[in-house]
Amino acid sequence: MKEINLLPDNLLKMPSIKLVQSWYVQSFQEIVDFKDKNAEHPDTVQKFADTVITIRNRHNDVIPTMAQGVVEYKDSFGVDPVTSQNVQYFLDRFYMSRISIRMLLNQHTLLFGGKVKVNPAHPKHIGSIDPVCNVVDVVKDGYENAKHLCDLYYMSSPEIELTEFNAESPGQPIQVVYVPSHLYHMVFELFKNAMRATMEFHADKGVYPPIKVNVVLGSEDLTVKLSDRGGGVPLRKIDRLFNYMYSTAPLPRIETSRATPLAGFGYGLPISRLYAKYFQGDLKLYSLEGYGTDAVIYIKALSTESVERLPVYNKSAWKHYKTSHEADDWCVPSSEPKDMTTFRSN
Ligand code: W6P
Repeated sequence: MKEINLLPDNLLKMPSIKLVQSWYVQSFQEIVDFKDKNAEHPDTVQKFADTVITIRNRHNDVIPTMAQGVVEYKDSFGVDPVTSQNVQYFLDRFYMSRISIRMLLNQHTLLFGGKVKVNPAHPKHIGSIDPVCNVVDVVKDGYENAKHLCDLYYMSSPEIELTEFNAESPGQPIQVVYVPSHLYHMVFELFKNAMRATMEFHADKGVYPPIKVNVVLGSEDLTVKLSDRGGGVPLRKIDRLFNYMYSTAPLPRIETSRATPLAGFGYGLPISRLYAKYFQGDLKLYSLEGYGTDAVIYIKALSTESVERLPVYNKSAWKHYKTSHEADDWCVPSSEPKDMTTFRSN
């Protein structure tokens, strides 16, 4: 809530941003109201669990509403590199903190909400955590659901070619302590992108090269690589795929002829990367323009390394919003570097 106020004034004025801000004020108040309640009393425990559910539901649409706020800003002020950088910095931290808070809200309702603490469908799960999450199963699940969407809109879909390599325990299935829904979110998003690229790039041929997937367990990293032959993306445009400001469409997409659910509404990749980073992993794209793209998810193999990575609100964070953006310290092609012949320290 403190950091929202560091956003540029013009952005804070947008109705959708104001709405999101009001949700946080309301939820904060509802939590603070429990400050002097007796946590031992069963009624308090039940009421708190109910409040947690109310809060989670109130914040369900934070991402599309913030996206709408960014669109409102773009319609009034356009896009400039400084605002784009601030929005990128803010939303990465804001959504990371949201992932963490929603994880806590979920764990609380699952473990304190009802009488039954065990999920009958997944008795081994602890809340939303699977201590023996089978990565290949989640990958196949993500593939099948993306394939279903792909078949609906393109009448066809690329096959999957999956290779599992367990370097730690050869021949054994690859398992990890993880939140399966987070892994699913990432692979589903990557499959949708890989499939769309493949279908569009090979549209005239009618035959589609498979998406090759490698799932590898090493001593430190568990790596999932999806390789498509969808023609790739030039390096110059790769950053944009993760940019919140550049990837929000100018007002509701009235793209009737090519309205593809495979397109996603733009925030799929940056949010997926946050899920990877949340437990000290990462998500990267390596593209060979003219050929295809490798999308790689890195996950820590050891649960002792998979600890939350959270933003901190402090002076360094404050500086990110307040720093005046001076001349670059690298040359710009076809222009002379800034004349610094009279060097001044400080
Ligand atoms: C592309 C663009 C992309 C993004 C994410 C994952 C895979 C792919 N393939 O062409």
